[in-house]
Amino acid sequence: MKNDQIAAIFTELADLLEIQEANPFRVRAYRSASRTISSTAESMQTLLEDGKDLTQFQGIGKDLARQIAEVIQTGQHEQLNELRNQVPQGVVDMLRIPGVGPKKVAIFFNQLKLESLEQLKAAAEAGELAALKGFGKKTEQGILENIDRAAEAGKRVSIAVARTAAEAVVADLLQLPEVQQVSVAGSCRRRKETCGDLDVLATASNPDAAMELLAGHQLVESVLMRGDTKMRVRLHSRLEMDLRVVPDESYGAAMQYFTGSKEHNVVVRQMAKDLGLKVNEYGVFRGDEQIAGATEEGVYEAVGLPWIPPELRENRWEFELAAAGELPRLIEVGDVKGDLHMHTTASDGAGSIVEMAEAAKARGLTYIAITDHSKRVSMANGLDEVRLRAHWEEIREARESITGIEVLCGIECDILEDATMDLPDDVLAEADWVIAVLHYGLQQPREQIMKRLMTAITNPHVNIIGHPTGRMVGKREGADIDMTTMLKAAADHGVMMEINAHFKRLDLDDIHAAAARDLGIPIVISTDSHSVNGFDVLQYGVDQARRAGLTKGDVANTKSWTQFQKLLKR
Ligand code: DGT
Ligand code: CA
Ligand code: CA
Repeated sequence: MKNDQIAAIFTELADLLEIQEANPFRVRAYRSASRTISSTAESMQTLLEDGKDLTQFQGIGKDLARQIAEVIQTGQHEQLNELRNQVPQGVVDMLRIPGVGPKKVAIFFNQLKLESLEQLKAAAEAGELAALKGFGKKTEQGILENIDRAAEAGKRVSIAVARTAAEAVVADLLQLPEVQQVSVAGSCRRRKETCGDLDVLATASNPDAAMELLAGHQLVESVLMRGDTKMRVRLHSRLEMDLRVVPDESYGAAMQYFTGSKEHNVVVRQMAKDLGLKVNEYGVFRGDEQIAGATEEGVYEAVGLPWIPPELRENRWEFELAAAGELPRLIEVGDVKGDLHMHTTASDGAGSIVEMAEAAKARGLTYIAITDHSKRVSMANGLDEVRLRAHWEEIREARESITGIEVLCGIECDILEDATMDLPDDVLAEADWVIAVLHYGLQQPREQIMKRLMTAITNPHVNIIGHPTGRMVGKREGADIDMTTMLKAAADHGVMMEINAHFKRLDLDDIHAAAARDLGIPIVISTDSHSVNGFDVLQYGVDQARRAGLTKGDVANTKSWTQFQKLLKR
């Protein structure tokens, strides 16, 4: 279990306790534990397995150490499960409203007895919120503006949550002797940024054994429906999962059907029809005769198509590429050789320069850039020119003791609201690698946002635009960017584009990454690591690149260090 997953459990605990107006000291203790866990470089699980004492960490006493152990060993937290039963889901959903935290939710729930987003909306429309102590018309208006987005976001979870749960269940099902094949299908297999629910398919000599395992699985909160070969469960994370046990001869057809997307499948079915065939989740049929269905390859072959990677199945460009025999060989995690966006203790990271470099090396990377924040990001302890120069000096010194990996002196430099760079040109000129980013003022009108981006793109020292839109998946819209204009300018000025691999960002998204590729812009997939475990997110960035149809050749940080260096000259 990753530190971030453990931390998320304690944050949720704190949220639910705060909604219940529990002792503020307890709430604060859980929040502080969560922060400590997520900002600790070493894995809590590894520490525990090595018999280390977790009370060595600030804010973690005996009782919390015991609870962390419980979470790591069982994958859940008993009290949290109880709290989840006490606080209605509709109340928890209120937390998704931008600008609404547990304190406000506690008032809505305890004072106004509101239990759903609909009830909250009605109360806001009736002016009941503005009448509350400590609230005003402005707060009420803000809630009304954001509430619909929250309702929508509430239904989907991040690919990281979905994929982690799916892979755990698939692995456990595969352990059963009665189970032969298992895979996740649906949006999770297509690696969409968010998933509405999980779809798992299996073949089994005894379907009951598979369903019994799922019913008793530690991730499962309750069984919503159970039939002979199909069941639906709700996970503690509130994500729901369908398990379907299908016959061997239908496994490929079911995989094809339930992987989707719906839009992709419509085209496949039409192609079959044109050939006098019928495709459904049981197989491919000519009249009553089944001609394919045991494997997905067979299904595609029957309709005259090569096997199409799931990430491309959105009816965007995959059929055209397949018809032309040009389906790309998609980039893989193992192709990535360098990571060019990460933080250290110099700003808001948890690892030192050497720790980050060693961790990157252990993962097979051969070059990295250390890119701490610039001064505008004061809450992340951003660096001014004096501290930055000293930090770079430390990086140069660290290089002496680090072998087998190149370490670049980089900076994640803010593009300020007034369309100037947060650091002067003479400082940026000294960097090996400059990422320019928008962090603040994302709500500015498009004209000003574009002016800011152009400042960065036309600055001769800027190598790349990091997380270009600044969006947070499901939570915050990105800046209003004229993407085509920005990408053309970047292409003209030799500026690269980032796919930020953090599952909360995944920005550029698939569509814009494909657009950047079409303009010949080198794309860099970066982890934006804030600790040595941060590199784990690389797979999500690679998935996003795959959805964009990118090959190894389209992604600059798959190049060897020797080749990559040539891109640094502008
Ligand atoms: P999600 O769960 O909203 O993230 O998205 P999906 O793609 O996983 O959608 P889901 O779970 O509703 O269904 C899984 C796949 O099953 C979907 O991608 C295509 C297929 N499917 C489901 N319902 C239908 C349907 O009514 N018609 C067709 N053609 N395919 C369907
Ligand atoms: Ca699904
Ligand atoms: Ca489903």
